[in-house]
Amino acid sequence: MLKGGWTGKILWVDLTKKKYVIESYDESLALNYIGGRGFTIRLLWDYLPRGLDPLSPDNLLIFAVGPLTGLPIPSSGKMVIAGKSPLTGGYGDGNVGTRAAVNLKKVGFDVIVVKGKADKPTYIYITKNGVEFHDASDLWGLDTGKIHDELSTKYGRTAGILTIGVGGEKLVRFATVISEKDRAGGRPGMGALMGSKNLKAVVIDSEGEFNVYDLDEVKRLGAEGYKEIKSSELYEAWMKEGTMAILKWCQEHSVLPTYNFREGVFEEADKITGQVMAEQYKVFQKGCPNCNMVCGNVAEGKGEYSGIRAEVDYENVAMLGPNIGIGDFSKIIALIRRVDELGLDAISTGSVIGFTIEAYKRGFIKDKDLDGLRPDWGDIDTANRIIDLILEGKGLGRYLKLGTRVASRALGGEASDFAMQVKGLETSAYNCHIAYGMALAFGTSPIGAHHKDAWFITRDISIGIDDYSEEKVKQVIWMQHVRGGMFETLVTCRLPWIELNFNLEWYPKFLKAATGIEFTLDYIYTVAERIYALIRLFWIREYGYWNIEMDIPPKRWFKDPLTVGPHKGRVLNLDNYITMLKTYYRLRGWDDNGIPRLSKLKELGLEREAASLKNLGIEFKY
Ligand code: PTT
Ligand code: SF4
Repeated sequence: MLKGGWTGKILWVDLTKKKYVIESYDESLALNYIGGRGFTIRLLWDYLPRGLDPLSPDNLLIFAVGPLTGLPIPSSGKMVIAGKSPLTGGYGDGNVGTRAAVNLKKVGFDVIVVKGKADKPTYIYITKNGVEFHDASDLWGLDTGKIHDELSTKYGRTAGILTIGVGGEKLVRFATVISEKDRAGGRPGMGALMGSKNLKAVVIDSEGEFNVYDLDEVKRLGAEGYKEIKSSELYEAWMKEGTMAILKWCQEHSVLPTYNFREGVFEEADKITGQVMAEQYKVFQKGCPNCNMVCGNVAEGKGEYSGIRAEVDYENVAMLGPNIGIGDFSKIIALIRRVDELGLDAISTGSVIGFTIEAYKRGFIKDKDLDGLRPDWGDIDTANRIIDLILEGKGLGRYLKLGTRVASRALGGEASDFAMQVKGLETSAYNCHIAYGMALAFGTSPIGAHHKDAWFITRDISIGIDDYSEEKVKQVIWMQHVRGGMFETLVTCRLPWIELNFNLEWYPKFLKAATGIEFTLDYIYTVAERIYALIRLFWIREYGYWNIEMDIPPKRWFKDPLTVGPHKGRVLNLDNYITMLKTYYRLRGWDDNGIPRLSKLKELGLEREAASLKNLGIEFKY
C-alpha cells in the first residue's frame, strides 16, 4: 500500500469516444519502475499493440510524473512525455519543465494515457473532478505562444498548459510539445503524435492537494536543499549564463557542431558566447516551477530583429547557429522563436537544415526539388525557406519532414554518411570527432542520439580523448543510470546535480520523506537497468530485429577528419568504437549484438517479456 509521493492513479483518456477512466495501479509498478520514464515504458510495453504505425490512433501518448515531482524541493517541476516515436519508430520520450507537471500531481494523477483520435481539433481540461473535452478548432493553426495566452486567460495563470504548434498539426516527425511558450519536451516527435490525435492542448487545473508521507519533513529537507543550491560557489556564474556557458568551452575543445558537424570550431563563435548573450542580449530569465536556479535566459534580437525574444539554451543556439553557419545572435534568436512557435524541435530542425545545405552543395539535391531555393551556409533565408518546405511537405520537404535518416536514404549514395542521427533521432549539439565517450552515449541512448542520458563530453576531455577504456564505458553506464534512470523516474530536474554539484544522496532522503520508503542509490540504479533493458526489448519488438549497426553513430565522425582547429586531422577509429560498444554490451549483460541476455533479463524480472519475443525469431543468449 503506497503511503504518499505517488497518487497511485492513472488517468486513461480516449479521444475517439470522448471518455475517460481512472484506474489505480498496483504498488509493484511504483516499486519496480518508480515513475516517469519507468511508468511510460512499462505502460507502452503492456498496452501498445506491436508494430503499430506511430501516427495511428492506437498509439499511446503518455504524460508521467514521479514520486518527487511538484513537491517543495529543488527543481521538481518536470514531466516526461512519451510514446512510440513517429521519428524513430522506437521508444521516444522527452522531459519538459512546466506547471502542468505540478498540477497533474495535485489533481490526483501520476500518469495520463491518451489514446484514440478526436474527430476534430480538441483540447482537454483536466481537474480533480475529471476530464472535459473542448473544441479547439479556433486554436488550430495558431502559434504556441498565442495558444498559451488564450488558454491561460481562460483557465487562469496557475493552469498548466501543454500545446502543439503547426509543426505537430502537420505531423512533422520532429515536432515537439511546448509549454509556457519556451519550454519544449519530446524531441522524438511527441508533438506529431499529439497532432495525429487532433489534440491541440492539454490544460491541467491547479486545484488539489499533494499526498505525501511526511510533508513537514519534505519541506524541511527542501528548504535545506534550496539553501545549499544558492550557496554553491558556481551559483552566480550559472545564473548569468545558464547552459550557454558551455558554448565557449565547446569551441575551445573542437566539439561545437559547425557546418553540419563537419567541423568542431566556428569562426564566429566569439559573437555568440554565453558572456555575449548575458551582456548584450539577455532581457530577463525565467524557469520551471519550484526552481531557484532558473536557467531560461530570454534574449532579444537587435536591429531588424528587435522585439523578437526567445529562450536561448546552448543546444538551440549551437544547432541554429554554427551548425548552419549563422554567427549573428539576433538571427539565431529569431530562428529559435520561430521553432518554438511552430513547436519543432530546435536540435533536429538545425540538423535537417545543415544536412540540406550540405547535400545541395555536394550535388545530392536537384534545384527543382527545392522550389527555387539555393541553400547556403550562414543564411537565415535559407533556414526559413527550409522550415517552410518542411511544413508544406513540398518537393524535398516531403522527406525533410521525416528527419535526416529518411531524407538521406531518399537522396541515396553517401548522403547517409552525413545524416547526423542515430536510430533516426538527430544528434544533439556535440561534435564527436574527438569524443569516444560522447559518441558511445549517443550510440546507446535509449531514444536515439540525445545527450539527455549521458552528457559525457566534458569527461571525454578530462579523462583523455584517446581513451576508449572499460573505465570510460563504466562511467557512461553510471551516467545513464543517474540521468536516464534516476532523474527521469523521480521526476525532477537533473541540473542542480550537474551544474552545482548538488549531492545525489539528497534524493533517497527526499524519497523517504515523500513516500515513507527507503530507497538506496543502488536500488535506483537497478531500476534504471531494468528500464534500459525493457526499452531495448521495446525497440527490438517494434523493429522485429536488432544488430550492432543500430548503436553506431554517424559515419562522418569516423571518416571526415576535422580540417581546422586544435584537433585538425582527427577522426574516431571505428574499431576502437566497436571495442567500446562491445564492452558496454558486456557490462550491461547484453550479447555482442546488443540484445539483453536471458540471465540479465531474469535478474531484472523481465524473462516473460523476453519469452514474448520468441515468435519474432529473436534469439536470447544466456
Ligand atoms: C530537450 C532538448 C534540449 S536539452 C534543448 S536545450 W538543453 C532544446 N530545447 C528546445 C527548445 O527550447 N525549443 C525547441 N523548439 N526545441 C528544443 N529542443 C531541445 O530539446 C530544458 C532543460 C534543459 S535545456 C536541459 S539540457 C535539461 N534537460 C533535462 C532532462 O532531459 N531531464 C531532466 N530530468 N531534467 C532536465 N533538465 C534540463 O531541462 P527533450 P525544458 Mg526539454 C526552448 O525536452 O525532448 O528532453 O529535449 O525541457 O523544460 O525546455 O528544460 O541545453
Ligand atoms: Fe528548469 Fe532550468 Fe530550473 Fe532545471 S534548472 S528546473 S531546467 S529552470
